[in-house]
Amino acid sequence: MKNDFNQTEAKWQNKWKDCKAFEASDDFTKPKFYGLIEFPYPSGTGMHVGHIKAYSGLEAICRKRRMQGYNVLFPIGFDAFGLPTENSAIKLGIHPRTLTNRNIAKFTEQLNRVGFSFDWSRVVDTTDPDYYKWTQWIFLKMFENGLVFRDTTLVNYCPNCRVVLSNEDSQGGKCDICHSDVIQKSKDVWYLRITAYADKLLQGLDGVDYPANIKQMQENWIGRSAGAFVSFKLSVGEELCIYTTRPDTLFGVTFMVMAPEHPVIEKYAAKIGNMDEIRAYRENCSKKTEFERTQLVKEKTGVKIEGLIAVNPVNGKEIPIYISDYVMMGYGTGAIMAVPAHDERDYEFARKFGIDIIEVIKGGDISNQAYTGDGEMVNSGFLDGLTNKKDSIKKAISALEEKGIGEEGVQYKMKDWAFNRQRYWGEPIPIIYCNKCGMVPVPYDELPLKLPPLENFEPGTDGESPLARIDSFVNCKCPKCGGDARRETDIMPQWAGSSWYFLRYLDPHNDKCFCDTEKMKYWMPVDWYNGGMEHVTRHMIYSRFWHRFLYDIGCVNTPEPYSKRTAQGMILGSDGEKMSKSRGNVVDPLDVVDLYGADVLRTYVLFMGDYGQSAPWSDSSVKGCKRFLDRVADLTEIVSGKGVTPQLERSFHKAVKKVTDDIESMKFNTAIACLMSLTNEIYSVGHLTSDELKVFIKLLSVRAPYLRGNQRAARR
Ligand code: ANZ
Ligand code: ZN
Repeated sequence: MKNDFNQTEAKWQNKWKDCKAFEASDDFTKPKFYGLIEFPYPSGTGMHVGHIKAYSGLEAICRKRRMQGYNVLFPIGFDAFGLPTENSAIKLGIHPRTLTNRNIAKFTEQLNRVGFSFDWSRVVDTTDPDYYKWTQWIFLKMFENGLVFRDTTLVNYCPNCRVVLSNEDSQGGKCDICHSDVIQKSKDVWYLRITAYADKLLQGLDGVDYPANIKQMQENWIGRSAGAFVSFKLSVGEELCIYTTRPDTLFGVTFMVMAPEHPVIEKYAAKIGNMDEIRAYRENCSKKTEFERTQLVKEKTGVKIEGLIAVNPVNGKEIPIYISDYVMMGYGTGAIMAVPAHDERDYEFARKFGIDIIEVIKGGDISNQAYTGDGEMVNSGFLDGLTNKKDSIKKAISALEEKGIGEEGVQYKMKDWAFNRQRYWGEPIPIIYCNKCGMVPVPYDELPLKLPPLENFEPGTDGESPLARIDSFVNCKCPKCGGDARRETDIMPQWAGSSWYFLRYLDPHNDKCFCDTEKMKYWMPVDWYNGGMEHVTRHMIYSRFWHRFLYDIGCVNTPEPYSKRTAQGMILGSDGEKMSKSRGNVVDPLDVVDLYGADVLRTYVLFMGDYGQSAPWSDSSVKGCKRFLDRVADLTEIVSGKGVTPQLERSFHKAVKKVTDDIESMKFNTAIACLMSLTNEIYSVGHLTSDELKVFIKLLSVRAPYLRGNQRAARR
């Protein structure tokens, strides 16, 4: 601590702690407010100014709610499992447990110095066995309810981290953790059947208060698509089923495309004339990521399957079949009907391979490009003359259903959630393999299944979890038949622990259940959840899924966990770029606290612009905030008994209204600006009453809680 004001801060921190100022009470007669921030990942680098901004929004709101008489729950915890800690533990040669404890201690100290009004009596740590016992418990409940399954599939694999990644963790074909290129690898994968919840997750959005763009992002991520499955007869006798969103364009189909990995190909290999060429193409594709394959702009490639022909079910025309990498095995049926006149990718493909292009919707110029708009149907038999897509799709589907060659269908972009990792620092998956009984869950009363102590926790080169090397962990007895059995050695992904933490805060020390029902009835749902835009899809969807599952099995009382969601913008470096060590533009929050005091830091992060927008750091604005708080501190010198002036009284009323409203809409910057101009006005009047000063301090205190006394000390 460098300054007197840091001592003043410490004094108040101790006082708050001693009188339990921010502890929520389980007095269920009071109106409640549950404010939630995304709990931090305790990395070795400590807190970032971005954390401060992220927490300061709800910090202000929670402090306001307390003044309004609410019983406020504003908890904090640590999302501490995961690769970054494990990797740096390996680098430093210490155990991830030791490193995690160290990092949590560091974060705790930093958060306290900034003066956040968290309820420290309820801290959760996802790596604590008393916590992950319940993460495993929920997993087993899902297993019991058929939402967990195991499958061998092509997965995204990071050769550098030696770990399987979900699609979300490998966006753009790069590993989310180390940014290496992700490759496709065949692996045993544990899945959570989140797709079974796709519709519930979509419907749930109707009842919650999220900004429109956040709802949209979740909808896109779930990616519900309505269309039809249609069967095409093949020359070999078999039928090839495709998924299309445009059954109305069936008369415009001039070829079909299968994913290169489609099983029909190997099945009829003997009848196909160019298998060598096909296998070579497939081999090439396996080196590409899904991202590369689906890029719209890239040049189309493919191979015609010699000896396999399909028949268009609506007009009996024979059409060729190709393989191409733009068709993915993992979506729909892995095969498509191609309509080059009205689909851009099919158009490019047809142009390149010299395939017919037949117009079935009027309105464009198909000699130039595909026409994807609406228009009158032509060349389409029973659909001719219809002018609107909706009607033609409906009519096409009923015709297909009548003839028994197709049916209405729905597809989702969202995939089932790949849920295992071959690493050490995570929750062990509580499943046992028995030769006689198959997969057997670890009995509930044996939870938590603890991570065994381990000297060398580096992953194996074979892609096996380090747990597989510990015989005493692996070898066990089958809970069902008592015979010799083996434990699963993979762990859960980092997203597991954060999928239900908001429930544990309500009852963090309960060892009978994950949370007492009465407490949930009172506190849930979370009234306001603020966090980053980067968590709007993965974490938010995963946790809504877990919560909705717990609701369906009667373990929680609300279908949705969060009634309201907002997001803060990022803090950029003063050069306008993302803060990063390599750019050297990172600001350490505690440097600001040491130099100017926590109040200045807290005021500045809320003043730097629209809370939801990103904004660059500016040292001169930090100083501006410091000057403002100094002038506020000096107001004590012009407090007088001269009484209220009508002009100031009006301005005070206006300011109370504006600041009160602005906090609710997270317009913290305009609230502060309002207090700045009120300060100017007070000085021009020349005096104020002590009651007025109290009001002023209250309005400001949600951002600058230490202010009483410390600012003056700061300048001496
Ligand atoms: C014929 C058609 C005509 C299509 C037309 C589109 C436009 P969404 O909305 O994303 O669900 N498709 C189906 N399965 C595919 C796969 N595994 N890989 C790549 N593309 C696939 O898109 C569905 C459309 O994407 C489907 O509708 C299909 O092309 C293609 F004028 O069928 B369509
Ligand atoms: Zn058994």
